[in-house]
Amino acid sequence: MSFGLCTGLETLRDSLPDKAVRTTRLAGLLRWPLMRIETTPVFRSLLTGPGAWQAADFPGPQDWTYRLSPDLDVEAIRRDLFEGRGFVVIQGVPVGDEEQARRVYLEVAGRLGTPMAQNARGDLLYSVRNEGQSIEKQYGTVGVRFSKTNLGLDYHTDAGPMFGGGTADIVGLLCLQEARSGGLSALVSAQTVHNIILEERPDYLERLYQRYYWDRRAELRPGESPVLEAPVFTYNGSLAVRHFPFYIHKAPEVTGIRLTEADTAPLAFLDEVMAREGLAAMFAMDRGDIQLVNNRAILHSRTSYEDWPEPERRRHLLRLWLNARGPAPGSNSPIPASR
Ligand SMILES: O=C(O)CCC(=O)C(=O)O
Ligand SMILES: [Fe+2]
Repeated sequence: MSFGLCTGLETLRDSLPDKAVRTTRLAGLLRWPLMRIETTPVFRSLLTGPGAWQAADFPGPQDWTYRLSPDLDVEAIRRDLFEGRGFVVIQGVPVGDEEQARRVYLEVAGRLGTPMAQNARGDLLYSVRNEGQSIEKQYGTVGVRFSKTNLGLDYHTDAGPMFGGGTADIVGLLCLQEARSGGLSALVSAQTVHNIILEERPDYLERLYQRYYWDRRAELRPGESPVLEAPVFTYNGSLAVRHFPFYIHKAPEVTGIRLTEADTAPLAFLDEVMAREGLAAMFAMDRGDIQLVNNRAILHSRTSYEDWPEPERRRHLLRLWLNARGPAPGSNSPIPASR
C-alpha cells in the first residue's frame, strides 16, 4: 500500500493500521515504508528473581566469570544469560594470533546463537576501536558510530535501530587489546531499572512503553526506512528493553516531528536511574576476555578511554551480535545475518 502526499499527514498516518506500509515525510516529503515495533501493555508489578539484580547482589567478578576450556559449560552460560543475571565473562581466549582468536570466538559464541550482520555491509565481527571519527561532524555518514571513537558510551542496548527493527539477543565483545587507561564496562539490569521507574515515576513508565522515532543513522538496506518506531520497554512474558536515546534525539532531523518534554523527560529519568550508585556491575576487560550480555535484559556502557601511542596497541574489541532464540513472538524478532 502506498499513499500520496497530502496535508494532515499525521492524521492520515494515525488512522492507518499497524504494519501497513505508510508514508511520512523526509526533508521535503520523500516517501518511505514505515517500520514499527509492536507495543505491549505496561507491566505494572515489581519484577523479582535473578534478573532483577543490583551490583551488591554479587560477591564479585568470580560470580559471572567462566574460563575457556574444552568442557566449557555452554548450557550454564545460556541459563545465566536468559534465566539468570543476563551476562557472563569468559576468560582465556588466546588472542596472540587474531585470525585464530576470531575462529575461537565464533566457534564458542556460535554454540549460543547465529551471528547477525552488524551493518549494511554484512560484517559478522565488527571492530570496536577508535578510528578518530567525529560524531558531531560526520553524523549521518554510513559507518559513523560511537564505537569508532574513544568516547564514553552511555547505557544502551545494541542494534536498536537496525535492520527491519530486529535486534540482537546477545551482544558479545572479545577484547584483543586493552586501552592504556579507561574503557571500563558497566552493566545494569533492565528489570531493576524498570522496578525503580514503576515505583518513582509510573507516569514515565507509561511513556516508555509507547513508541519513539529512532534515526537509523544511514545503516539501511535498499528501500528501508531511515527511521524506526519502537518503544523502550515491551513486556511479552518477559521484559525487553531497547535504549539509545541519542538516536531518538536525532530523529526529528529526519521526521520533522519535534520531541516534547513529555517524550524526553522519561528518557532522561531512565538515564538518571541507571547512573545511581550501587546499581551497575563494573569491570575491566582483559585481553582474551569475552563479555556476553543478554541485549534485551541488560543495558551496557563503557567509560571513555585513552590509547597507547602505538597504533597496534590501540584498544580493540571484536563485537558480535547473536540471534539466540530464532524469531521471537512479537516485534523484536532479529533478522538473521546475510552477506
Ligand atoms: O567499547 C566497549 O566496551 C563497548 C562498545 C559498545 O557498547 C558498542 O560498540 O556497542
Ligand atoms: Fe554497545
